[in-house]
Amino acid sequence: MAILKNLEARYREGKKSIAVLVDPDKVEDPSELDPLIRLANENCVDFFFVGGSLVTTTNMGDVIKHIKENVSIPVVLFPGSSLQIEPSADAILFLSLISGRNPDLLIGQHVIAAPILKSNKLEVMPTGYLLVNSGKTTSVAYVSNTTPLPEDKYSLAACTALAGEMLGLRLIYLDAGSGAEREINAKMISTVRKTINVPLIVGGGINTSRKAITALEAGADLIVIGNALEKDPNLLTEIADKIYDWNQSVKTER
Ligand code: 1GP
Repeated sequence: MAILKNLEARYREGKKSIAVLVDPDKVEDPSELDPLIRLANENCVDFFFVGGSLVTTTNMGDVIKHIKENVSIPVVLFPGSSLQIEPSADAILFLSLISGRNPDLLIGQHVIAAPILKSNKLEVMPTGYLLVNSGKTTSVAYVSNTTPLPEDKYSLAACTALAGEMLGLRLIYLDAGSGAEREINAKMISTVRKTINVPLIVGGGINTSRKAITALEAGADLIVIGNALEKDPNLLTEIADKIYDWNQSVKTER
């Protein structure tokens, strides 16, 4: 439980973390990731998340292998389905899509995945996944066949997250979907943050350092950035510097 325990400890200390999302579908040759891997290492990125709502290629294992050969940052699977289990990663977000009412993504895929996960060393991180409306239909909304939570229904999001926590889920992930037009708004993040007592992951459409900081100030404990780094990898340095400053100030306050 090393990664989950670490995230929980950081949450209790008020420290923030950052994950870089790699979609294997967008990687033709794993060596393309080298600049991003180098930047992630230099900027003390906490995690690589690997996965996507629809992975059509078979290179997930190669992508993970390449990351692990070059850097010691933990690799966490962010799977769109039980087919995306790659035992060479360090951990898996065991996602239940609790904002939706698709039984397959609430429990069905998990039944299929459970015996496979039992037989390998992946750390299983039970995660309540809430998909929030972000303007246009994202791949995850379409593929999951679920209706995203309306972005102004704060208490609905908070009650959903709370129910997830009460069911024993250890992380809550608020996602606007990859490449979202609108990131999760600050009020939704802060409302959910005030309601739950587990680490809060926020992602989708974070493409400027201002948006990243807004999410962190509103209460995100871990932000996930994918698309924006494909366009401008240097954004990572800007955001990681801000997180570093934040974590330093938390240290001095205590
Ligand atoms: C998507 O939260 C992730 O599920 C990251 O989204 O690619 O828009 O950064 P982006």
